[in-house]
Amino acid sequence: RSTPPQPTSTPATKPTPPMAPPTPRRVVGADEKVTRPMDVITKAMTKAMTQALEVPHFGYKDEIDMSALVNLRQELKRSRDPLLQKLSFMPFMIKAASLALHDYPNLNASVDVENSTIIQNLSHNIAVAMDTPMGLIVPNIKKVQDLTLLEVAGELLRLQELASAGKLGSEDLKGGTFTLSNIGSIGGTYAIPVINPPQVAIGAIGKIQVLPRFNAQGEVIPAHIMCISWSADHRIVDGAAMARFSNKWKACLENPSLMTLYMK
Ligand code: CAO
Repeated sequence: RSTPPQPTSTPATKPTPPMAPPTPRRVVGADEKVTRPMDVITKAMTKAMTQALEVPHFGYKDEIDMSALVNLRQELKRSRDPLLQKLSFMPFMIKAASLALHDYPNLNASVDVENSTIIQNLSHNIAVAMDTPMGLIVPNIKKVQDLTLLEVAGELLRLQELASAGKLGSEDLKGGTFTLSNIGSIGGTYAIPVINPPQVAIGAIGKIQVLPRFNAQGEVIPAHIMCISWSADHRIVDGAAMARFSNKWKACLENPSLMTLYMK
């Protein structure tokens, strides 16, 4: 009588090892706490934001129809140039802020209360809030008024790469004159941004959402809507100036082709 063939290979599925017993959860007391020292970024944020509390903030919000820019970006994504493919909304918003600051320079200033003077910054050094693995960092792009959109995009990329690697130098961090914070790249519609002293204005950008809006013919159409929340120092910036500045910024973003006419 022949013996049945013996299996030559190991079975495909290994027996699962017995599960490790769960680590018993430590029972914590109702008043128990853990104390840790602040890191450098949190210390700087605490100092700047405490200083900002002394500034009487004024808030102003509006919505921007980003449909034309969304279409333009889709066209650029089809380009062969990697820089054009990667061009995000931020360089447009930064350049539009510079064009608006040109008309409303009081928003690119600081206040010297002791000497009752307003110091107007002649250069548009636009700071951009960046969410990094280390926390919130706000480097700035110098002399945006003299840069093309692509140069702004290149600078933003350079700062983003340095910020993510924790390698931003003090030159890139100091000297900002106006801030934009694109919290909408993470989420949210509105915010109450806090001024970054000694600056006098900041804008928080909300998430672009497709929402129903009326066109010129009164028909309901899908539109790419983005909200902007501005905060300004009410000691030197009044509501009318903020609204006019915002209108100019909005006009640039809603008509990107018009915006190019004002660029150097
Ligand atoms: N709404 C919807 N989508 C947005 C958007 C918005 N407002 N902003 C950016 N996006 C999209 C971009 O289009 C991109 O998607 P696609 O390439 O697929 O189109 C994607 O989000 C990623 O963009 P990004 O974040 O890499 O680039 P960015 O230039 O738009 O923004 C930066 C750069 C540094 C501003 C951003 O990464 C960031 O850190 N944002 C957080 C800022 C923050 O924390 N603010 C709070 C400060 S107060 O505590």
